[in-house]
Amino acid sequence: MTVKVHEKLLLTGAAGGLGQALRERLKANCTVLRLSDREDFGPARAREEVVLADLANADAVDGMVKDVEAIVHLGGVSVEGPFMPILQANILGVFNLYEAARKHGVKRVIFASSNHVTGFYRQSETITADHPPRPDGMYGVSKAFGEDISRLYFDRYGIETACIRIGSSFPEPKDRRMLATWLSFDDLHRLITACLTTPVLGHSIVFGMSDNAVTWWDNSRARHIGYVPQDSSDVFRDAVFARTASPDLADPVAIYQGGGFVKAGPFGL
Ligand code: NAI
Ligand code: 15L
Repeated sequence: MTVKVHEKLLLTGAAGGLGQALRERLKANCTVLRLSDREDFGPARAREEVVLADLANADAVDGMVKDVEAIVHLGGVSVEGPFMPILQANILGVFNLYEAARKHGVKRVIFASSNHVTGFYRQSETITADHPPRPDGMYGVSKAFGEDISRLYFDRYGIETACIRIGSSFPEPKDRRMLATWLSFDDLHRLITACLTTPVLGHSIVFGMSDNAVTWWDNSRARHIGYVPQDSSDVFRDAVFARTASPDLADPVAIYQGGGFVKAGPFGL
């Protein structure tokens, strides 16, 4: 597969867990990788540019987006919590990002959405991208907003977006729930590469998961992306069962796909 189809790519959220995991991997996808976060993460390395910007600052976002062809947007609040930071980073921030993308002619965006857009489906259900959102908190609501605004900018301005509803992307699954939701870093990179290089992306929603035997998500609506996962949580299954207790099947954490997020709160500013 040809993976390098862009001269300059922007990676937001570069100081975060997934940003650090993707920093070297994404250099296969471009000539120059521009990295951004609001936190300082040190100097640029070879074939990199560093632009510090708060997503809530429209002028800073405009400068961050200028001259890039495509964006991998990971930046933002990544867990449930007070609403104001979520509003600033995940709602105002995504508006600023798409406005800047429109002004500067960016053609394609890969948006880090989340499984928490659909966290109130049951762990006994299999859902597709056609199922309506059922967010499990304000964080999930903010990701649903990102999916909707990206659809608007596709319908109105033709900016293609892949909304990747990432499951749980960590070095290993941490608990039994993550046997279903786990996405390895290499598979995340494979999925982003597929989204960046598929000839026609349109506006697509895809669940970000590895080839796990237990799954709640059906990616049949996203075959045009051409993502073929190569890792699986199954190799961790015995170890995860050995170190974790059986779930309480009356607990919402074990009932719903969002796990602990469905009980996080109370909500507040
Ligand atoms: P993280 O919390 O480690 O990284 C997020 C980064 O965004 C941080 O470096 C933070 O400084 C930056 N950020 C936050 N607010 C900002 C603002 N106002 N302006 C500029 N930068 C800001 O999260 P992680 O795990 O790396 O996730 C990356 C993305 O993927 C997030 O959008 C998250 O919601 C999404 N995601 C991650 C999952 C995972 O399993 N790691 C699962 C589902 C979604
Ligand atoms: C997410 O959306 C979070 O960003 C990540 O930290 C995990 O908690 C993940 O979902 C998950 O559901 O495991």
